[in-house]
Amino acid sequence: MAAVTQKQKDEVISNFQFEGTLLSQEPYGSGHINDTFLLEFEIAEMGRLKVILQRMNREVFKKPVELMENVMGVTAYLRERIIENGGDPERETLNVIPTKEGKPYYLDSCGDYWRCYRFITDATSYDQVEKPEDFYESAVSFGNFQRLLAGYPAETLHETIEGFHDTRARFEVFKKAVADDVMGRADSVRKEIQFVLDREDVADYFGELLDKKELPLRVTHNDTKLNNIMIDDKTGKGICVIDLDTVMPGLAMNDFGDSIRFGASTAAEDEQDLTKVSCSMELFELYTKGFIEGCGGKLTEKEIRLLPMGAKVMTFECGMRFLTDYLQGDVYFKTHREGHNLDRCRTQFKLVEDMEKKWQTMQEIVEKYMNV
Ligand code: ADP
Ligand code: GN1
Ligand code: MG
Repeated sequence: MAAVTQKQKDEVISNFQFEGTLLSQEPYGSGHINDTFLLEFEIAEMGRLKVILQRMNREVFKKPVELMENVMGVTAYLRERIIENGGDPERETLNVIPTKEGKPYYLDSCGDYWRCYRFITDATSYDQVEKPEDFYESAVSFGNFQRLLAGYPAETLHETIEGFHDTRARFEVFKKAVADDVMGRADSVRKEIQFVLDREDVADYFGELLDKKELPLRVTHNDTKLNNIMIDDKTGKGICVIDLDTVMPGLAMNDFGDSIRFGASTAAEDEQDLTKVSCSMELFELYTKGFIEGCGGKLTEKEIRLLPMGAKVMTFECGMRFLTDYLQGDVYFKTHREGHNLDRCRTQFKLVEDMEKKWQTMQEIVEKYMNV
């Protein structure tokens, strides 16, 4: 996507319902998909107010209007549940700031879609686990999120990315990327390509169970990275699940698994020194405990038994997606250096191998929390 220009931002900012004087505007966060900015306003008598302004990635999200319909529906529903539970809806769910026309998004003259959220203050979104308790809290929050949305009318949700966690379909896309080899990179990554091809059974696993109707579809988040949750700086509690672009019917195991691949890793997602990368069983156990508790008894025994498989499938899928993007010329994920997607792919495959070694332990851990 073309870089955001200042002229474009000026147009966008003047079209949202902001008050006060704009003091600053900075690129913000480390998401791989949208362009995020932090704006700060000075409002007479009220003081300073921060907001998050985002350009939605239109190559990734083909239907931004429908996407915002999902976000409005889900946040309104969560707001009711939070109020019922005596919580603070201003901090515990995303709050969309509308445009001057009262819409939840602004379409600019370049054809880009933008949206705006109130900034959640005194809270942090972590790119890596700093304190194990934070990871536990994120597990409770993502579990809670699923529990709170259990009654949401799933049929009203739009599929914002078709087949988002259809690992089987992604395997086919991967094979095509290898065959097309548009950048001429395939020869240099034969080992990684073989790693994927050797694991077609992993790609097929959940698809086959879904075909046999053996797994429940739930309203899930589908992008449960640690940095998609805000942790309260004072209480240390996970307060708000953010990045709602991919809330769709999905599998509980995948929400669990995507958190593990990112947060239970002992290194960053793009670490180049693979000796630092492993899947921590301590963090795996903490997350398992928190997630099962957060889901509040809603998960079936079968789902709980399949949590380790969720971790493996999501890590494998993500590595395969990074490799596909590398082969296709880095067109999907934001990259900040040469070979960035390849580095990311390698950490994921290292994690998959490590999980394969620790498989027995992972099974034993989930069994331990089966009846909490
Ligand atoms: P992406 O899809 O690109 O990951 P996100 O919606 O996750 O975009 O936003 C990127 C980052 O911006 C988040 O990881 C978080 O640090 C920050 N962020 C997003 N929304 C808010 C918010 N309402 N309050 C505070 N920080 C936010
Ligand atoms: C993207 O948007 P962000 O950065 O939270 C991606 C996830 C990947 C993740 C890998 C919509 O998440 O699916 O797991 O990068 N989101 C989308 O870090 O593709
Ligand atoms: Mg994000």
